[in-house]
Amino acid sequence: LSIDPKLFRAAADRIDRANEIVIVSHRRPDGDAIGSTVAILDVLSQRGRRAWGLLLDSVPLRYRGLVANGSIHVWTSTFDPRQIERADAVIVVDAASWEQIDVVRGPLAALADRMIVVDHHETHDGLGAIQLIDSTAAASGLIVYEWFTSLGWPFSIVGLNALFAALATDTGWFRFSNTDARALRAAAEMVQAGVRAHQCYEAISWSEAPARLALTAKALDSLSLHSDQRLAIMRIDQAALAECGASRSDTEDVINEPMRIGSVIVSALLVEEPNGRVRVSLRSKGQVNVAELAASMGGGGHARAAGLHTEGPMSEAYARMIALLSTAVEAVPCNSVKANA
Ligand SMILES: [Mn+2]
Repeated sequence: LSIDPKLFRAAADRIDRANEIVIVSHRRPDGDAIGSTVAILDVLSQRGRRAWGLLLDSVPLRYRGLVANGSIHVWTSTFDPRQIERADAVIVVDAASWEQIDVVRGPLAALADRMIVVDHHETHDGLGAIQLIDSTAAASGLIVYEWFTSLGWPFSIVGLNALFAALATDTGWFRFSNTDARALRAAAEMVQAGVRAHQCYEAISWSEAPARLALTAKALDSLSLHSDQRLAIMRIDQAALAECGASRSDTEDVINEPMRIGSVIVSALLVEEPNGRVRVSLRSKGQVNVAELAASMGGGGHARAAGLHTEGPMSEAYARMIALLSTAVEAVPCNSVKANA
């Protein structure tokens, strides 16, 4: 275990002292954020604790099956932030900075000293009175699994399915560099306990609306290669989203497509937000640390997967990112391309 068992214990004590616990994760929730939230709710309900989850954006279609039975709210214009005031403890999962949960910063500020943070990102800003942070964990869901398993707090099959989904999606179905023995061991234990890996895959990956494929086609249409075809950049503006009938959440995974090109070592996807700002997602095959690049522009993430926001308009953001990324890519010697581990 990479997290001190005393910290696990302290976090559990905090939960046991609380009357009502709210679980929050980052905006644009992914499989890890949603799966971890569902699994924590599952464990807490087994233990008879009152708890509910708050997702900061709607659940992408592919993950709807995970939340079918959970007490999960979505932050919308109709959500009453005063509901948060009733909670006396908060668990922030798969995020470790105020920036990632900025829309609930106001209502959560009063709970800052009763905040448990469970995260595996490299960048954090000190958020959380108790920090269960381990950047060597393949997914936040893995920390959640180890936390409650070490305490003997049981998950039902619902929680285990959610954790398997968290682990599987954050490791790209056990293909990314974060797929280690620890992740596979936990996955094996989950399968041993009744999780069906292929059903999990089919439920998530074979559940898209046509809009998502239409958007992928649009993004690929915008693909341009720079720096000796080692840098791939794609862009999606609001008009493209509208034309496809797609939403922001449909852009998840699109960024991985150019990584199939042998010469590409960094992939970037720029998505225009309704307010005109541009969200930039970055992926790297390892030679360029995109977490550092993102951090230099106020963002963050992992060495091989990071993100940031930058000012619009799109054309200027696009030029800015090409300049920044091509400099970083061109600093990598060409012969290291094939040395990619
Ligand atoms: Mn994660």
